[in-house]
Amino acid sequence: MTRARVEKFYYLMKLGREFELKAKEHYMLGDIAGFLHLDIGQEAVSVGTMQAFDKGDVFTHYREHVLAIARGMDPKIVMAELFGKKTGVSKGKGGSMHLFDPKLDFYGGDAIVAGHLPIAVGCAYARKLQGEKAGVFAIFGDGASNAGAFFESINIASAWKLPIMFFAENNYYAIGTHISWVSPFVDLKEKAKNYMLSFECDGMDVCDVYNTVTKAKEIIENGLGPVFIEAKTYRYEGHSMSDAGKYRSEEELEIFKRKDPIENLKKKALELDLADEKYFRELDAKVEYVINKAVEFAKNSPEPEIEEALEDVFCKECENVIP
Ligand SMILES: Cc1ncc(C[n+]2csc(CCOP(=O)(O)OP(=O)(O)O)c2C)c(N)n1
Ligand SMILES: [Mg+2]
Repeated sequence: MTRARVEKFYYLMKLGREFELKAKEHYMLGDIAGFLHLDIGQEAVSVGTMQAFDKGDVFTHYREHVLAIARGMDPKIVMAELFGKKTGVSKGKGGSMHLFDPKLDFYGGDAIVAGHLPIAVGCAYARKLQGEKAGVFAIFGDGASNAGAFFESINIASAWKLPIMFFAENNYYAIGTHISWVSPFVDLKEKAKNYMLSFECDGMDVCDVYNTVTKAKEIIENGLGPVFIEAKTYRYEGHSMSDAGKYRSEEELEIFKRKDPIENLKKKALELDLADEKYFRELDAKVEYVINKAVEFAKNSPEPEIEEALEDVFCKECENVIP
């Protein structure tokens, strides 16, 4: 661990946490409509993966605000998208589950559980044919690992030795369903280990996530086929804003809060004398400033025009064939 790395990881995780807390607040105020899935508690996964997988194509599920920010998306255009504003990354027409930016190779936000996995596999096939070194990263939840699309994806990726990293974010729950009720394996890497190299990392430890993804990236970049990684983590909030999370106990929540990824990184850095309290207070102040600016930007941005509703629905090439 270095001071520069502590700064980057702490700043991004804190930025992600505060972003989500503000998004929650503005959802309650009615500024944000539709679904909102918060990443609070899971920041080590979002930041560790995106910092390590810095080149290549990224496909995500719908719990993707912090992944997008850690990939380099400006929190302002992410917040504006949540507010449904024209200045949002998807022009305010996608919302929370559709943060998509080809400039960052971030094809994020798929509302269909496991629906993005076959698309990511297709992209990995294309990258292989194009002779691209950088591969594809696809993140999904424990619930998605029970879907047919998941098994079809790991099967063909393995058969064709595709350059893709499957990252299973195991937070134990698919909405209110505990993984142990619907899967023979709570350890998800058991599902993939006969298909490809499979690793596990601590999803509450940003450095462990970062190191594991870095190792996997080297494997896929060297054409050694697909890789599977499982990280166990926990969401502190309900599945989405309409879920109070009554199916789990306070004790269970407390166990994971004691492993909080942000507090633990800070504690480790203080112990190793890489930074002092003042240093973290300054980073916190910077985060507060950036998030307040993001909210201000989102609030003051215009709504999309009604005439734009049908724009960007089909790709340009398809406009000729679809009446
Ligand atoms: C194909 C499909 N089935 C059901 C749903 C409804 N649904 C939305 S999220 C979700 C749970 C997914 O859980 P998991 O994959 O563990 O991801 P997490 O929300 O925990 O990040 C379900 C069942 C959906 N969006 N798509
Ligand atoms: Mg889950």
